[in-house]
Amino acid sequence: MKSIIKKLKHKVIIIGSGMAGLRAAVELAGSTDIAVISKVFPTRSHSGAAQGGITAALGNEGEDSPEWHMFDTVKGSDYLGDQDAIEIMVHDAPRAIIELEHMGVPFSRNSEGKIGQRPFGGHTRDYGKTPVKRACYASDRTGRVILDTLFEQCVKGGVKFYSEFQVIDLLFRDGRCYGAVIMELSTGEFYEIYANSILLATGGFGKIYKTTSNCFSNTGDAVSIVFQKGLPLQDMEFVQFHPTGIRKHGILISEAARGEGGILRNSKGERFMERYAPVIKDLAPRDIISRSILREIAQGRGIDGQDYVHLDLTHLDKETIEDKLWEITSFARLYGGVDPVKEMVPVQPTCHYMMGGIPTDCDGHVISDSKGTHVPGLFAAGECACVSVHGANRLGCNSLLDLVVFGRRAGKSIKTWLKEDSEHIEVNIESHIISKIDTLLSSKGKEKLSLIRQELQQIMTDNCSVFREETGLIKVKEKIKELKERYSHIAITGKDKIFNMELMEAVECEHLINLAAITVESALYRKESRGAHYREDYPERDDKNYLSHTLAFKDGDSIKIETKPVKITKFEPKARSY
Ligand code: FUM
Repeated sequence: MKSIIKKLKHKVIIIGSGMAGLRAAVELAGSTDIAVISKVFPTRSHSGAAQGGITAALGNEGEDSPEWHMFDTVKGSDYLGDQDAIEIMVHDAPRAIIELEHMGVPFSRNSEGKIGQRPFGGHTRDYGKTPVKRACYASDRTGRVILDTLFEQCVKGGVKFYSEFQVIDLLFRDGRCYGAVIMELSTGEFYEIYANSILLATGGFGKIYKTTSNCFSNTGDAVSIVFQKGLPLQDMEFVQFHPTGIRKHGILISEAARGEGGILRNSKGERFMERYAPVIKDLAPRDIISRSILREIAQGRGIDGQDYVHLDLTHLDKETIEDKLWEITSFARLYGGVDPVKEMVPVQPTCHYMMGGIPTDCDGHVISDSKGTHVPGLFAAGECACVSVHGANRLGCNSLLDLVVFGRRAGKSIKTWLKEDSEHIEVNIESHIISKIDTLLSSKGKEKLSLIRQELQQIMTDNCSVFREETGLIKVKEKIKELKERYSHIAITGKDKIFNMELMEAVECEHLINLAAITVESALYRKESRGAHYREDYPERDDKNYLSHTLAFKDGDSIKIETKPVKITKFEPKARSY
């Protein structure tokens, strides 16, 4: 049966309703006709799961400065972050926090009534000497309260929402993006939605791994579509593993737990981070702590000889645990089966964040090459984008900051673009995706989608996670070839169009396979170790050959890697120690 296609038109469409998308929407609300498209109800977007805080050098809890924040972020990025973008972000941070407060975000307070701040990994004063309290927080539900507040602002500003609509294609003509094809999940109907500008804000794709803190919807839809359209993806080899996921589940136990004094211990009860980061210990950046945990385990000091270590909060007072770490305490009780007030929490690294994504400039314009050429009409912000402020390794709580700073900037540059763009948007662009989905729905293949996804997640976890090396990466590449072939023979057993989650998962699974392939190819290219990308066969950082961003392009059925220079303005690369 041929699917019905309806047409819609707006001045601006934002695809994705997490914090970056909603912050951009707030910027545009009231000034233009704007619609947000989301495959979930907006307040269920994954930014709402962010726990520990959002960084800004407010200095509410001891001296701090944007300059120190910049230094820490550059060093944390293993010198791969673009320093012009980082400088913009850290200097805008205090303003961004006060703005959120004025919108109504209920931040926790210190004894003076100011916004409360806590230490987080890699954030220091005096260029690396002492941990600093830089993360502004609302208990351990910071993402929840910011997302809800931004949503309220959008509703107040009359933003139109298309909830539970999945993006399945982007519509390009002559290099300009004119809109998207979306599928309404409750009916299975397709819409072509045209606009003068399109902002992509669909988040990360942690679901390429078996164990992740990401929610089910983090399948990188826009990132994958953009690549299929011939645009590059930047720094895809850099995947962050958060050190403290609850064992087996990967559910996050916020770094705030260590910010409030929690300690990582091995089977001997040793505070092992003293060996790996003697100055800031358990508050070292995530790449270093995740590797340290896995080294302890490899050397036989995992708990009971198994693949996890302990996070010890038992020495903290009950009030701190239950008040400042309320949510993670309930997670530890529910999913870890332990009471953190009395028992240590079993933890292991979990895939948490993608440093790479769709390359943009500092104003959210998607760029198509190493020279920075804009793709007309197309913008991106948030985790799906790569500005790049996080380089090879993001510091905790810099991601919410990235979302609100660059979400706002993207909103502002869309306003400017709308003034300059005289084109009357009335286009009919054909997309092959709808007939592809119809074919998928009627397919009678024998392959099981769930198995393909599981095998992908397993092989990525085994060979392309915290540690990588060539043989393992090539093994993944071969497996992905096999999975692609098997994917072309999948069966969709439920043929109904109404909330056909099997169909939706099939679309997502193809994205996951593609994104895993790009991650692996980029990881194979980078024959050095930098930040979260640790090659056991090339354990040193190699600035001479690899102090550059990677850009992965589609090249027929293959992937081609090019490079782009890193912007270094203030801090020259140095050996990184903590
Ligand atoms: O540990 C956390 O609360 C995570 C924060 C982040 O990823 O920024």
